This record gives sequence, C-alpha cells and structure tokens, in this order.
Amino acid sequence: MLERSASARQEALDRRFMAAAIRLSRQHLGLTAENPSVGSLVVREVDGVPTIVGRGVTALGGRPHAELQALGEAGEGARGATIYATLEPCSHIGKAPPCADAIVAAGARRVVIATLDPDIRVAGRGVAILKRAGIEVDVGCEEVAAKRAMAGFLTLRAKGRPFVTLKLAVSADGRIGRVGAGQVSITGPIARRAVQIMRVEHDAVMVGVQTVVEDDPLLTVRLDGLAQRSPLRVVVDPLARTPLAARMFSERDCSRVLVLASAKAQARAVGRLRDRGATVETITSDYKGRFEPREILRHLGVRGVKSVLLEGGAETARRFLEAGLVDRIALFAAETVVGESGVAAPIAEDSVPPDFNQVGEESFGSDRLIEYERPL
Ligand code: AOF
Ligand code: ZN
Repeated sequence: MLERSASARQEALDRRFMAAAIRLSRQHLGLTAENPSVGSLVVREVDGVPTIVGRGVTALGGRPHAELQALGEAGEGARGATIYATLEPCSHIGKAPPCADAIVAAGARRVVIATLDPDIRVAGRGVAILKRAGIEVDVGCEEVAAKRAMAGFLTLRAKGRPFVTLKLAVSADGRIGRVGAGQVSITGPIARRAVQIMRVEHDAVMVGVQTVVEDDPLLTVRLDGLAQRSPLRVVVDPLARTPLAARMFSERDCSRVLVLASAKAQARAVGRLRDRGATVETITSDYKGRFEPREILRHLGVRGVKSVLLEGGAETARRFLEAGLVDRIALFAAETVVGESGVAAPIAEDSVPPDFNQVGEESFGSDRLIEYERPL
C-alpha cells in the first residue's frame, strides 16, 4: 500500500515536470526549421526536494538539441538525475553526437520520455541505448499533450505534409466578412492579439490571393517584443495576381512572402513580384491553373514547413476542408452581426465536420475561441 502511494506520487511528479518541459518546448515553435521543438529538463533532489538543475529547448534553426543544452546547464548535477524529454532522445549521428549517448555519459539514473521519435534514424533506438546502459526509461508520460505540441513535426513525418490549422472568425449571423468592403472587424482587439500569438507558433500562415486582393492583410506579428516572430507568409496565387501595392510588401519588418504560382502565370507578373521582394515558386496545377490542396501542402512540406495557419478566405478554407486536409479548427465566434451582404462562413459552430472533437474553449473579451481537432 505504502509502495503504491510512493509510485503514485512519483507519477504525479513526472506529469508535472513533463508538463513544464512541454511548456518550455512551445517557446521555439516556428523557429526550429524541419526539426521539432523539444523541451528537456534535468531534475535531481536538492535537500530532499526534486529540483530543476538544467533546462533546454531545441535551439533556433533546430540545433543544438534540447537534451544537450539541458545537460550542459546541469553539468555534474546530471549525475544520478532524472531527465525529462518531450521526444525520445536521438540515437543518430547528425551535426552533433546522439543525445542518448550524451545522457549515458552524463550519468543520469532515469529518463522520462513523452513520446517516441518516428524518425527512422531513431524510432526506439534512443530508448535502447539508454536501457543498455542500465538507465531506467519510462515512455508515455503526458504523451497526448506532447504530441499536440509537436503535431507539426509528427504530421510531416507521418504524412509528408504540414499540420494545418484553419482559423476562422465567424459573426453571430454566420459571416466571415462582406464582399467588396475590405477587412471587416468581426472579432475584437483581444481576439486579434490571440491570432497573432497563433501566428508566432506556426511555421507559415497562408491565404488565397483573393483575400490579399480584398482584405489586404499584413499577416505579421505586431505584438511588443514578438515582431521578429512573424512566420513565412504564403499566398496561393496560381496566376500571380498578388497586387504589387499589397501592404504585405510594405511592412517594415517585412517577413518573407512566398507566392505559389502555376505554370499558367505570366513570366512578367512573376518577375514583378520577385522584384517586389517575394519568393515565387511554381507548383503543379490542373489545366485551368488550379491547385490541389494536397499539392500545396506537399510543396510546403518539402520546404520543411511543419505547420500552417490557414487564414482565409472562404473558398480556400472550403477546399482544404473538402480535401480532408484540415487538422485543427480555431473558430472565433463573435457577437458582431454583419448582415445580409456578408460572406457565408464555410463552417460554423453547428456545422463542424463530425470527425473533429472539441478540445478547448476560451474567451477573449466578448469573443469565444472554440478549438476542434481530429485525432493525430
Ligand atoms: C532530440 N532532441 O531537441 C530534437 C530532436 O538533423 P539533426 O541531427 O538535428 O536531427 C534531426 C532529428 O532529430 C529530427 O528529425 C528528430 O528526429 C530529432 N529531433 N531530437 O534528441 C531535440 N529536436
Ligand atoms: Zn538529439
């Protein structure tokens, strides 16, 4: 009985530290290229109290890995300690020696892992190295939460395409805007700031060219201290119609703009967009110059984009939904009423496809954010 309560206490402690490691891992979402943003902690007893003596998150650009940094901070403190890692420590020789070997060399006693690494160079070999060295290994602690935080990496590995979040702001009468009216404020300022935080955590934001023509959005992050965290801005634009006067090009911090055009686009139009500072890439389209959503995502995946925030418009959203290529829906439900002239939302609270589960609900001022996800 006594023993069981000790192990229950240890499990609760593990969950708490792993939750902290997951929070740490979120700090570098959107900044680790094709690598996952992993969080790692080194924990040891100091005066009888489990204490964090080292922490690490995958560095900008993807390296060094989280565990190496956590071990570096802990130094000798890692001897006999417990290592928490949101992903299985790697076993392959990349730009640095494997994290699993570094953990063995540091003399850790126990390693707690949230989820195994699907990378074929690792896939269980990290655990095997640790166990062979006599280290106690526990896998599966807070696995669901860790997988959600790493959904981009896991989706790219498993499906060869980025994880897609569809963001929608829907008025009380089921509209997302008004034709020919430019940007219409559906949600309030607090919700709009929340959207910018979502941008920070994604590798790319994406819109159809019609949204650029009608709304002329910036799609950047303008929160104090986070202006450098604007993700890659992708415009789906088969005929290279993106206006050269779009605000996207005049932004001071001018994060990168990637225009995806088809072979139907005129070379002159493409050339002008390039002169304006955009990267223009050509992807396969049908005979009318239309793209398959799957082809767009495949192309972005090859570029190492692991997560995409799809921000509009209605037609683009509908096409991704129909193709079954939306993994998560972030639906802001506002109290605003747009009226008859509004553009109908592709989905609303009462028409979310049945394979999505509601995973959260939060309030931002008078707006509500309801989040839905399909099982990974
Ligand atoms: C870890 N800790 O923090 C991360 C890991 O190209 P490399 O050598 O950097 O290896 C990339 C792979 O390493 C990546 O596909 C994933 O399997 C793993 N990422 N592993 O031990 C980390 N970011
Ligand atoms: Zn590693």
